[in-house]
Amino acid sequence: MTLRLHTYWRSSAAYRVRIVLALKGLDYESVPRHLLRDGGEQRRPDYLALNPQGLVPALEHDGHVLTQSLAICEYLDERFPEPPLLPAGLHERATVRAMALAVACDIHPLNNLRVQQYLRDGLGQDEAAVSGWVQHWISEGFGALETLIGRHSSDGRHCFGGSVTLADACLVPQVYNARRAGLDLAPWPRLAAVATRLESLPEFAAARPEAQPDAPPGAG
Ligand SMILES: N[C@@H](CCC(=O)N[C@@H](CS)C(=O)NCC(=O)O)C(=O)O
Repeated sequence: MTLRLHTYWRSSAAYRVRIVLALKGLDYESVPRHLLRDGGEQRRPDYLALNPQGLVPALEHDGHVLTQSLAICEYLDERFPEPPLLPAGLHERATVRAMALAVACDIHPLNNLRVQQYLRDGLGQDEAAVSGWVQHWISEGFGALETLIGRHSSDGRHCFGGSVTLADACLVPQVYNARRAGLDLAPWPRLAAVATRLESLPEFAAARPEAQPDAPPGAG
């Protein structure tokens, strides 16, 4: 049955899922949900009926609606096992999940659109303060990931071991966000090298924001 992804070109959580869909060689239908237009299409009743959290992504498959990007990625990995995105060993799997969660739980949520909107509109912070907040939390997380990549990458081209894992599918979208936030990646050379190498792979290139059907013409 068709895979239908509710997505937004610039959503880094949706970007993770797009990477995994591409790695698995799966065709899917994109349903764009513009996060800014008309107060945010993710807050419309038709979308809240699918995902009461009002966040993208959501994936429809086999009559089910799945939400939360990491739950979706693990679903896809179990349902379409090749190539595997988690290592065979118990401890190795836990480490890859920890690296993925370092992005998905401890960096991204602090900088999400609704958090930035609340800082600005709810707490009256100016652009400099919001930008400083975003850069601070990405820097904190990237510092730890730099050490973890040094410890666990066996080839300097992947976050863990010598093949693509769930951690890589989380790192690249977060690096995209970091660049958008104006961060220079120089303090984290291992992380930057891994991200640059991964971005050159066709599956990661197909998933990048600018390649999405809802990206505005000339986006880049
Ligand atoms: N933990 C969620 C986060 C989803 C999320 O925050 N998505 C963002 C886009 S990257 C969103 O929909 N933001 C809309 C908003 O903040 O109103 C996941 O991994 O799926």
